[in-house]
Amino acid sequence: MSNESLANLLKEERRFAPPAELAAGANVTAAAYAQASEDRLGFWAEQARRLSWAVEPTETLDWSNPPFAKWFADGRLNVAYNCVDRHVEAGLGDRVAIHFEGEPGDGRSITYAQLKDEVSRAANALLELGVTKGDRVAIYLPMIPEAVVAMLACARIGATHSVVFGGFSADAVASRIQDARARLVITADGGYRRGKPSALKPAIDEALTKVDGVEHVLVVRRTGQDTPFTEGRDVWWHEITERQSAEHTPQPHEAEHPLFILYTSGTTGKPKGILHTSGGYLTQAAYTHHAVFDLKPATDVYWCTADIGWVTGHSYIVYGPLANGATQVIYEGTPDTPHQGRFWEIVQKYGVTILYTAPTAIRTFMKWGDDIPAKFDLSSLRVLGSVGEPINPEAWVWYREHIGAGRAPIVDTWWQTETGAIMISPLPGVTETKPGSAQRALPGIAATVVDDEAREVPNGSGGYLVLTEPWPSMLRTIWGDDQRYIDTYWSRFQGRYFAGDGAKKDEDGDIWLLGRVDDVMLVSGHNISTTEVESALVGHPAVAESAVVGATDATTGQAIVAFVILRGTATETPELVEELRAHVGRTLGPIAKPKQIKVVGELPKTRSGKIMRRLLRDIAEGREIGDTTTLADSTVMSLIQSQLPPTG
Ligand code: 6R9
Repeated sequence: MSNESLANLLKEERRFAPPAELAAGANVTAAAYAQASEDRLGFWAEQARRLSWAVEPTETLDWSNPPFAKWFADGRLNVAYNCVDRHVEAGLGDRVAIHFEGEPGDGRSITYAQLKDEVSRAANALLELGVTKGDRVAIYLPMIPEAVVAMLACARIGATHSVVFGGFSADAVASRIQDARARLVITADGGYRRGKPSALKPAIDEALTKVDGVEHVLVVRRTGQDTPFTEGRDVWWHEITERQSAEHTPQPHEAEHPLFILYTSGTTGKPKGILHTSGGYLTQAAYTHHAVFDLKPATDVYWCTADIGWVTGHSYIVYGPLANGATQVIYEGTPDTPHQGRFWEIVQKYGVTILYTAPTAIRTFMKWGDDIPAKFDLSSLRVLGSVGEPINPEAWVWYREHIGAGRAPIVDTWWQTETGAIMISPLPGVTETKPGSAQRALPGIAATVVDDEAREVPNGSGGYLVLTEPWPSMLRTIWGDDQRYIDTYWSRFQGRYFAGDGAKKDEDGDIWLLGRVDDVMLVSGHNISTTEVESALVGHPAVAESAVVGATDATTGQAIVAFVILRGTATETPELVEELRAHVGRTLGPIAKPKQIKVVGELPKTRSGKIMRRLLRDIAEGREIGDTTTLADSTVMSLIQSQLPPTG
């Protein structure tokens, strides 16, 4: 990438110091950076002691066969014991682990003692169904407590879970079950979405006509809707768990025992089964949750709005928070059901202190209007997190002001399914934050930005984000495909992990993420990041959201095409479109001016809120739309097409 074009762009000068009170009592101080850089492995060995080990590890990292890492390899532990039993043994059995809020307004609070019983019964049920250590179990559930229980029950008996998004089609589920060779599937009759029960089980029935090897389907009753049952194969969750003992003695598993496989959609080709193991993964999930959110387990109420089918749900709903003994909220439904203030109503109801959500949600709340959160008491909030995409400065500042009362620090956390846990983020009691920047690798993590020749770029320049040292929660391989693991992540830059994201370092050396390198545009020989053009557009008062793509162009190689959603107050006119182009030109320079701006009502997104630019490129280049199986809403593409003039 040419540095000059990536480095120049947005100038963001606002700075926010941590609140004095938070800084004074913070879990982690600036000293952690120095401590970890003096002795990185010693630092992680110390963090591993947050966990309860049946056999304490004596070895921290085995990197004798890179890029295949082993962390804490001679240690043994049970992940579910660490997330549940040990808190009960410590006398915290009455602490609420989960406040469950169903979309229709039903709910229940589950203490750690109750969670221990539920996980034990489910573990015994899995054993009765013939699942044993090393088997794979596919989980296809809505956001209900049984999803957490199912994951922990697998972890407890050493079965490897593979959670598949409840929104994925039968084909997408089938290919994942097939690749993991799952022996059992756990699903539900349905879940509530947008005010209606929506069926899940039929997708499993259809998927199982296409794959072999699944012996049983365990079905949670959530909605009570009519559900086809296959005699001998299908088993109701409540029937089998009710008759199990609430006692189950967890066995210790090897630190490198496979905990889960999670498929990343990948823009092309077969989905990649990202493999995570036990001891290192749990160490980093627990440490980062403690450090980045400043969690005080006795007093905080934590809420991560992610779906369990995304890695964020794995690490920051299930494993990190529960390992730390947190009290958390789990919400089943969508933010606008039954009204657009639902999230803020939940914050008020439970007194949520730490909120972790995605930029796409924040931009949606901005679009809905400042008056909606203003109706609720959000004064309990003290730390706000963001994950999933670069957060543009306007959304960052809105989040801080309208949700965080201009006081709560924002932690913009960069990481991936592959990294397993947060890698780059401010620390809420330490970092002077900058809107739009994830800023600095966490203590114990080594990240930098390199150019095409793998040379570290100087401050003020852009290039590719790489991780330069192994980390405890790193993926261990791609399930069943070691070569693809090497090729995808470790071949582009010798000895370094290639994340696939563009990034720049500012004058202070802080890191700004610029989106996937596949999405970077090349216009008249200049690399231009989609993120920065999108940020510039959202910086205009008429624009709520935008997605930018590079479309093949005879004269400039690629031309910038922007899709924008206007705010409720703005209407589409040729003058406005011209004004937006001029605005981008003024903010970023004439080279970044979009050639075309298309006003649309929706953007295609995955369930985790990432814009699928590849589909917009198909539109911009007049092609047939490609694979849409991982879209959150499969009707969006036809809606967008119907809103555009036929010539594009
Ligand atoms: C956790 C998660 C990973 C990709 C990653 C990057 C983007 C995530 C980000 C961010 C900028 C952040 N991403 N967090 N970009 N700033 N704070 O999202 O995992 O679904 O595997 O996606 O998401 O592009 O490479 P995953």
